[in-house]
Amino acid sequence: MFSKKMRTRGLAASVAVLALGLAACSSGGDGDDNSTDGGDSGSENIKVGFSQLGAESGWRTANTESVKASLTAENGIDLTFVDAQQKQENQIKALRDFIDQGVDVIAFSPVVETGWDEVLQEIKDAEIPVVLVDRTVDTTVEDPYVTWIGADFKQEGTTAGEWVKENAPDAKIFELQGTLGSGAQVDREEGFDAVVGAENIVGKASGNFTRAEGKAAMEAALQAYPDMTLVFAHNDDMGLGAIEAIEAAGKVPGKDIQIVTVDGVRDGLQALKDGKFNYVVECNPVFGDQILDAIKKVDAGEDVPKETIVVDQAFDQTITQETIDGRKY
Ligand code: GZL
Repeated sequence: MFSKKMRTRGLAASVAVLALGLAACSSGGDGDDNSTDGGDSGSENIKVGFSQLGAESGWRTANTESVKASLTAENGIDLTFVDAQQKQENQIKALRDFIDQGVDVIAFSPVVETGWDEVLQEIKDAEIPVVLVDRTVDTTVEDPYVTWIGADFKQEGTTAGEWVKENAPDAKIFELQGTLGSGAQVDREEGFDAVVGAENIVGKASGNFTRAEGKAAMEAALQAYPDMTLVFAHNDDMGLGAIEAIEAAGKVPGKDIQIVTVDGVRDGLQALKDGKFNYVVECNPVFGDQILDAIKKVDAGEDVPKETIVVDQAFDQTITQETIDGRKY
């Protein structure tokens, strides 16, 4: 599918070639002008509108840093970056602004999976290609994005569940969920629950992927489910909030109540080494270069894979300080 810019560039190139030909004829030149620069064919940066869902967690901060480090003018990108503060209405407004600004490519990480049909159709009607980043969408719009780059959330949940089944088979589990309706929450829950079995989950509540809301949800859960022995937190930040709540209740995190999380940010891995987390499934946020590569290919009308999975790993309490100190985030 050719982006509007591609076709415009193509048209400009045709006009340029035609003009050069006419100039050669009219100037009586021999038409052998070998200049390759074609006059003002200076490299024009790709205008990218990036709607980031928020700054809710250490993961998101690292992801934003990676995006901004890669999508630079030196790398051929004119970036307009908008933080939606975890509000879908802010993202939809930003996406419409990008259409009005006539950007060449739109990249965004949708805070939740649904509610995008209207604006995705408007983007499609404007013939602006979309690079979907991190979170996923569930939409009726046909072919809404050219490519998606992110993690396999369901596998992350499965990996966490397999550790629990192996290492805490009799656990009474409380599930501290991410933003309800987000691809990360939906898929991590699906993967985890399928492995551990619903009968072993005493309760669920959302901490919206933030440390403060994770702490608040955990405080309530400790009252509601006094027999819980393990928390599966959909991200490190909520797990760190859970540690605060567990300690305030006079219990020992990692022992009285084990904690399994996803992300692998530095604070989370430090909690793992300190024995307060028991298992951390990584979800790597550092993929700005892959986003840059996809944007350049999409803008040039080159083929790109429909999806690119960012590779993850997992850590237990044998993690070393050297490993933690050597990581990018
Ligand atoms: C996962 C990402 C999630 C992280 C959270 O790719 O969407 O959102 O796990 C973040 O830390 O809030």
